[in-house]
Amino acid sequence: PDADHQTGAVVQESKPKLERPPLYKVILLNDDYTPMDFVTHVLQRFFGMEKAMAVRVMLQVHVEGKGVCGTYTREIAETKVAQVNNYARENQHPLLCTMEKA
Ligand code: TYC
Repeated sequence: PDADHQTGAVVQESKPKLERPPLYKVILLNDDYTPMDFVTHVLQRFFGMEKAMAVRVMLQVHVEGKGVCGTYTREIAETKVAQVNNYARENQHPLLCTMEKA
C-alpha cells in the first residue's frame, strides 16, 4: 500500500492479476452397446477430430474404459458434455460423457 503522507490516505494498488481459468477434461466412457462407428462420428462432430484420430480415441476408450476427448474451460466442457449426451440419447445409445478438473 502506498501511503500519502499529506492526507494519511492509503491507496491499495491492485496488481494486474490475470489468472488462467481452470481447465476440465471431457471424458468419454466405454459401454457394451454403443456402436464403434457412432462413437467415432461423435468425436469428429463435437471434438473436431479427423477420422483417424477419432478411431484412435474411440479404440482407447473401448480398451481402457475411458478416454479424454479434449480439455476446455468449464462452460465449454459443460456444453460438450451436454451435446454428446443429448445426441447419444436422441440416437438411443447409452454412451456417456462426463468431465473432470484437469
Ligand atoms: N464398447 C463399444 C462396442 O464394443 C464401443 C464403444 C467405444 C462404446 C467407446 C463407447 O465410449 C465408447 N461396440
